[in-house]
Amino acid sequence: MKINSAVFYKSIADPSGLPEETFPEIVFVGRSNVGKSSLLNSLTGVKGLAKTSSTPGKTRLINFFTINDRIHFVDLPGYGYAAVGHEEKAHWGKLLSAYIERRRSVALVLLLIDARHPSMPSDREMMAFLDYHQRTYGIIMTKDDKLSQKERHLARRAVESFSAKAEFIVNYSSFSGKGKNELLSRFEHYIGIK
Ligand SMILES: Nc1nc2c(ncn2[C@@H]2O[C@H](COP(=O)(O)OP(=O)(O)OP(=O)(O)O)[C@@H](O)[C@H]2O)c(=O)[nH]1
Ligand SMILES: [Mg+2]
Repeated sequence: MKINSAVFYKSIADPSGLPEETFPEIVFVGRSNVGKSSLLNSLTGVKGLAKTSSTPGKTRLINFFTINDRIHFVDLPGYGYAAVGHEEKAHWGKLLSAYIERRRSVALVLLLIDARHPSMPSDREMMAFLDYHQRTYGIIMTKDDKLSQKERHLARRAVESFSAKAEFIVNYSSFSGKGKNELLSRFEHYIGIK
């Protein structure tokens, strides 16, 4: 898939604000700070389209972006951020699970895993959750530029050992663009257009 246009569409804080399920959605999920917003910017080639930060918990709303006038990329708040208060955590947990459970227009979920920490319990829980709800998902190993060849190999093996239902695993670096063409070409299959 080639991205010709990428524009911000809307942010929502509550399921009642969800847009109509007209466009197929590619949804970015993962721990806080794993690189979801950076991946979105890297794929679209639009710097600053999604707000990124070295402070975890930057994305607190569900943000929709319209791609090529016919697809939505959806940037979800990250999970596993300890410093968020109990009430707020519960709110985001509910929003996230309501979205993944009920949204019919989700064509593909991208589960991002920090390649330096491939065996986090919260990521395994998210995989089990996606499996349970029979969501089609692929795994992105982020921050690939920070790994040695040996670490890359070990991380990949670790993720492969517990992600039997993932459709694919792509090593990605939002800094170098590694993995970008591979991932974009995979999208075509799930959204049914070139
Ligand atoms: N080295 C390296 N750093 C990255 C990469 N992608 C993201 N980062 C850094 O990781 C930090 C978090 O990136 P974000 O894209 O904001 O992460 P996020 O998953 O959207 O975080 P939340 O919105 O808090 O859930 C930033 O400091 C980024 O510069 C990458 O491919 N390589
Ligand atoms: Mg973010």
